[in-house]
Amino acid sequence: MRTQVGIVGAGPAGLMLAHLLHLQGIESVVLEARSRDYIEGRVRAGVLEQTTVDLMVQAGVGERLQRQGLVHRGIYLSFSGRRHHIDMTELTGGRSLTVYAQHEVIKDLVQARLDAGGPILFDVEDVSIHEIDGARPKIRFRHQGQPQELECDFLGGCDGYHGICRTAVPEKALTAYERHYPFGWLGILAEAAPSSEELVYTYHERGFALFSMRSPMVTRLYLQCAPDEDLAGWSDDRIWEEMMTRCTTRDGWAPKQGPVIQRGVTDMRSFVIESMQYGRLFLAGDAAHIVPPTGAKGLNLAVADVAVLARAMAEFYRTGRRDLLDRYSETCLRRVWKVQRFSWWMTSMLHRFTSDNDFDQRRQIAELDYLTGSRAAMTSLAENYVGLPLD
Ligand code: RFL
Ligand code: PHB
Repeated sequence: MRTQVGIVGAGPAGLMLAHLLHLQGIESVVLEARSRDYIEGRVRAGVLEQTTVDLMVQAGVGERLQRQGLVHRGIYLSFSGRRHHIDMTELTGGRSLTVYAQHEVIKDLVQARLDAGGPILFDVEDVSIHEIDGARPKIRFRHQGQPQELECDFLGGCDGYHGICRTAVPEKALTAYERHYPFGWLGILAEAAPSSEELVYTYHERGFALFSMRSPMVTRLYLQCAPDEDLAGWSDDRIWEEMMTRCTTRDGWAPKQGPVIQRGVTDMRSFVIESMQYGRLFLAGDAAHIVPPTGAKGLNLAVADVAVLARAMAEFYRTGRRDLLDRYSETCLRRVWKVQRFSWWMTSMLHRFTSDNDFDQRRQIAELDYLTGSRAAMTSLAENYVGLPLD
């Protein structure tokens, strides 16, 4: 088999890359280790930046998103028993955020791929990449029991943090920058009507809590917990009790309770690989960087990477010029590091660190107090949250 671009991974990065290339008349093959059902049901992100929404709409995959996505003007920051609204639409001259589940984005992109008749192979096994610094890189894999080889002009390494593409690059060619956080998030989905129209990020002495949602009937909640927290110790009653303690404000606001329909623990880290390119392999999304979820950025950053990559590949195929491709990593990393900074800042401001003392706790409260009282500080938060420009 031969194609122009071989894409490993059908997450937001791989699927969006395939779609943007298709719009430019560039062929690709998408290889995914999991089944279609699995990737279309996997509960992950929920918040899309304006930048991502604009890109999806321009690319013709925003129809359901515009119909079903919940458009929010801003978020609340809650501390010392009070909620403070940050009106991002007003602060950024009309930009907003949209709550739309990642697996709905995946469904839309898989459908677009199938409608375009573009190859996408699910349940592939034993994927490996070869000759990535040569002129004709190859992907070897097994599909339905048969060994296969796909020869490509370029490879899109879109296989997430645990994928095989990044590890195929000689170790000395890459530098990793990393930070682990001494906590995780316990996340739940509950059958309960959201009790706030917008997200509530809460700083509490017992730890961070986040109120989010997925639909008019489903609430999404997160609690700061130990990185290796044992879910078995968390009955529904204990989750709700802890949630109420952290979230209830003096004016009586609290999440509405309901049956817990899904739960999981996520660990938190910041990670960046430099460079995001090696030979004809281009790493994108979680394969190249991880952010802690406090800034709601992972999916958005994945989509931004492939927007840059698709444009560079289109330029190459149209004109033979390689300069945009050669600048791919540099272009993406400028944005990646700004988003890393923002995600680290939100995480540091809103979580309790075991190493912190009373001084640090008061400093965190002072930071939140300053932020929610300063238009300049709120504007900075808002412009990062709704998404920095692509260039
Ligand atoms: P993905 O989504 O991990 O997709 C990679 C795909 O590659 C497949 N794969 C392979 N396929 C073939 N061969 C192999 N050897 C393979 N190895 C792996 C995998 O099965 C998978 O389908 O990476 P991508 O595309 O880079 O997308 C990144 C995002 O998924 C991720 O950053 C976000 O989910 C992060 N995130 C959030 N991002 C946001 O923008 N807004 C949010 O509100 C937000 N909330 C979150 C989040 C992530 C969370 N968790 C669970 C980590 C909340 C949580 C709790
Ligand atoms: C979510 O709804 O899953 C969500 C929202 C905001 C975040 C992270 C996750 O910062």
